[in-house]
Amino acid sequence: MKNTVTKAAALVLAVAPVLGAGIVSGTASASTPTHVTEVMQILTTGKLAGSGEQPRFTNSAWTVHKGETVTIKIVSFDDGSAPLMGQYMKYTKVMGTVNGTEVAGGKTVNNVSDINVSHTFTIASLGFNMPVPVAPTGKSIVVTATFKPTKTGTFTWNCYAPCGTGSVGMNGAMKTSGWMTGKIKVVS
Ligand SMILES: [Cu+2]
Repeated sequence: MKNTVTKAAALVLAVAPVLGAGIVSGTASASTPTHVTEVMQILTTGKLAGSGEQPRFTNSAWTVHKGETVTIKIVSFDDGSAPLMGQYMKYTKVMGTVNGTEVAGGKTVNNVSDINVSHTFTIASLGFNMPVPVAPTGKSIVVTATFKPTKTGTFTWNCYAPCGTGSVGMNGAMKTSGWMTGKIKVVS
């Protein structure tokens, strides 16, 4: 009996460092607290502030990892409003963020009133939406929201505020890749 215990203990001692090493490296790769920030700006053509010109996002394509914490920081210089319409009215609400809110102009909110929406950053297929309020003229507004992508793939994002040209504002920038639509990748 004594021998058995000793052997078992010895076995544990012999195996433990190997298991330990495996556990440590496994844990490190699975739960390394990665937190990335993607900064996007919303500029209007030709100048950084002013209404009536075609707006566009910068950094319209980026890649993040599944499971990491991703903060999207949008700095908008657009002082024009583009109230949401019809089926897109739901995008006045913040959706899919880790705590159901975003911080817009220093305030924590869960929605932006329709009349005050300038743009949205929406990844519909991930259920993610952050409405961007109108910026003060000649200044910028900063909007941040955090989410954790739970699946891999290439996902299209859109602005659903009618901020482009045409009778209902859905042409021009709204249909130009890299302006009010783009793609993000979530890799493993
Ligand atoms: Cu827009």
